[in-house]
Formats: sequence, structure tokens, C-alpha cells
Amino acid sequence: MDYTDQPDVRLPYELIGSMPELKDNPFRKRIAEVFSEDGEGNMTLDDFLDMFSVLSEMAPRDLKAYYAFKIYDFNNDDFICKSDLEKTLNKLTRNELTEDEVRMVCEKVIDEADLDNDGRLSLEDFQNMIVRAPDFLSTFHIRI
Ligand SMILES: [Ca+2]
Ligand SMILES: [Ca+2]
Repeated sequence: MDYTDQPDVRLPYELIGSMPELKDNPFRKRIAEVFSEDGEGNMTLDDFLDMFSVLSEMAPRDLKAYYAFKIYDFNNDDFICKSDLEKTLNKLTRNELTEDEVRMVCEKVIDEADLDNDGRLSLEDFQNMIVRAPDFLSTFHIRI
């Protein structure tokens, strides 16, 4: 693929989501949305390169944490609230947990990570959680 003469060409999500690096990732659609300029998963070449540099093993943890936060913030309101967490968990576990189990885990996560007690996770809460639990990002399959 040579896009050098056509910098505005976008790679459609259908193509991105079916790449071997992403096709088994339950967050592929969200990942593509977060990194695409149009927010719908269709990527310019720049979007595409950004995505791969963040997902690579070389990317600094803070950068990964920042994008993980955006990926889990499904409704894009800059907080991870209970419903975002429930969606995240359901995807991670491929819907193998019961509703009660999901609710319990979400409550526990918010309980432990919500440092300013507003019932939801800001980027700062989330980053603190990752510092305390460095396995978090790999457990949560953000590595590709
Ligand atoms: Ca949110
Ligand atoms: Ca909070």
C-alpha cells in the first residue's frame, strides 16, 4: 500500500479490524475509534502509525495508560464510570461473568481506585491504579 501521494486516504475500519494484530482483540472497535480522527474507526495513515506506536511494547506505560483510559471510557465523557467499567469487564471476559459478578468487580475496582470519592474514575485515579498494579495493562490485554 503506497499512500504517499494521497495523504488523505483513509483505511476503512473493516480493514483495520480484520488485521491479525487486532482481529482477536475484544476492544478492536474501540481502539480504532479512539485512534481515528473521525472517531468512527476509519484511519488516516498518521492515525494508523500512532495506534501502532502506542500499542507496541516499547511505548511508555503512561502513554498506554492514557489510551487505555480513553478506550475504556466508552461514552467519551472523560471519566470511567460504572457503566463504562461494566462494558470493559464484559468485553475482557467475553461475557463469561454473571451480571452480579460484573457488578461486584466494578464496585471493588471503583472502591479501590476512586481516590477523590466521586464514584467514578478520572484519568488520575486510573493512572494511580496502574502504578499500584503494574500488571494491570498486560492483564487487560492492552498489549498486542
Ligand atoms: Ca465515561
Ligand atoms: Ca474519582
